[in-house]
Amino acid sequence: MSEDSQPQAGPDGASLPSDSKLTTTKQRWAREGKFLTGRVTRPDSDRLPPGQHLVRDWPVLDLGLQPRIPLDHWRLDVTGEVEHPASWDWSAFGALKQTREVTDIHCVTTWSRYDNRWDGVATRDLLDLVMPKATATHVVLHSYDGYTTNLALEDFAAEDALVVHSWEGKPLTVEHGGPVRLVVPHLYFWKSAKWLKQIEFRAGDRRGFWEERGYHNHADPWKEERYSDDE
Ligand SMILES: Nc1nc2c(c(=O)[nH]1)N[C@H]1C(S)=C(S)[C@@H](COP(=O)(O)O)O[C@H]1N2
Ligand SMILES: [Mo]
Repeated sequence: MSEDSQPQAGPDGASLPSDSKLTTTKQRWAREGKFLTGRVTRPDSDRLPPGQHLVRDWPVLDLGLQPRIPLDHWRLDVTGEVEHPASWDWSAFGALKQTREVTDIHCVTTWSRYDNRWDGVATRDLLDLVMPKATATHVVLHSYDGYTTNLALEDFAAEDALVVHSWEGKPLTVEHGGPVRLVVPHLYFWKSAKWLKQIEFRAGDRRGFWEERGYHNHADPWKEERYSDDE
């Protein structure tokens, strides 16, 4: 029996005749990633958070000091509230399980950039290796330029969060945080530490560089968590 002749369950659970125009159209929409309204799955209005505009280039934002870390001096340390602290050199980091994600960037300065292809180590795989203790609730990312930023453990552990070394199939450039940066797509980009040096697991939260200077502690672009109301 072909796929097209299977009886289809309607929205109310009733069977629709397999040859109905509606069924055929629904199947085509499903293949094209549309809902019953005929909308494409991710129209711009759903994909671009409030107050953001789309850019095609990739702006550079940092504290103005771009550290150059030769690969033979580079290390990534995992410290604090974990069962298995780690200190990976370049070859050890490269030997970890690799993951590719294509995700959008949303910067608090109002630009967004779609479809960035990243390669690196999924934070979930990193968590499997270092095993946070029950006491761990937050992470602080420490960078080679002295920058810090903080994340709740569940935000760090987001499904599409990666510790990346490549963008669009090429090594991450120094200006964008190479050799290795964090990418946490569901939060404003200041949470994505460039030139990552250390991931510190903590029992309790501690604000990072921008969070201490009035940026929102959480940074959800869909809620426009740009600046802190209090503190
Ligand atoms: N180490 C470090 N990471 C950083 C920053 C920084 O100054 N130092 N700036 C943050 C901010 S405010 C933004 S918007 C993004 C910018 O990343 P990009 O230059 O690759 O666009 O990096 C974030 N990560
Ligand atoms: Mo930023």
